[in-house]
Amino acid sequence: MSPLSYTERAKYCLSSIARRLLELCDEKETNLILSADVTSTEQLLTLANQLGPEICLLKTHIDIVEDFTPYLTLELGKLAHKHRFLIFEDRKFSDIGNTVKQQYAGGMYHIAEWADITNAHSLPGPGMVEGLAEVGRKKNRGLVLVAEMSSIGALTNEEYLKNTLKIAEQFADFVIGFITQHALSADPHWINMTPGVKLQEGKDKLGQQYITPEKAIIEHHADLIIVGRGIIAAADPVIECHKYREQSWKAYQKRCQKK
Ligand code: S5P
Repeated sequence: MSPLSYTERAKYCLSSIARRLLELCDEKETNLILSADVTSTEQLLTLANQLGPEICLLKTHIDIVEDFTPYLTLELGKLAHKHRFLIFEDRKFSDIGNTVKQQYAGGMYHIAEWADITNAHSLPGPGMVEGLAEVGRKKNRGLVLVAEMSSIGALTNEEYLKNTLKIAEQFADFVIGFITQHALSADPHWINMTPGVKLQEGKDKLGQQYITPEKAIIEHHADLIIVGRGIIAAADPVIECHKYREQSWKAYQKRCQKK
């Protein structure tokens, strides 16, 4: 959809974190997001340290970490600085504005303090985004709206996608893009992040569906791919991560040559 480079697209972004993310991709030559779905502080910090050089964004599910303390997010911040990646808490907020505001700013995790980016289902409508923006804007955070899910039988139909885009357009300084299986719009500033990616197409036993990095980027116009078990469940996550990075980056270069 958009044959521009990430750096060229960064110029169209109203959000400073979106600009930083796109520029970082070209600087580091990676469009890979690691989904670090592990349950201990040690595992998460080890992955972030080993794989940090290969990725643009580290995606966490902080509420599956069994021994969480603020030490974890402090250390993650240091590793993000050392290896130059951003942090994305995959919180998938989905409630009224007044509730999500508190979930984002406070509770046990204080997500807005350490996550550059978080995400939310568009289902509750613009009031929810306004609530999150009240917390996130002043910290230069970014929000990704979950538009189209990777799982079989997801209820996210065409109408839902159109309405998700409309909500995003009302908050273009705070919403940086979408979790989606296909690009939603030709506007170059939206960042399309695609999960459900593996080197071999297939499914898991609970409805997750996988496409390859090449298919996600070339055919579905994804900008960044999100990979979890394809890397973290591999015998050697470092080697595997490098493979995903290379394939995904090659696909992006191929797409840019189509100018
Ligand atoms: O539609 C979606 C949205 C997300 S954010 N499908 C997904 O799988 N995800 C997340 O991406 C999911 O929560 C998990 O953290 C990751 C995919 O993990 P994998 O192990 O299947 O690659």
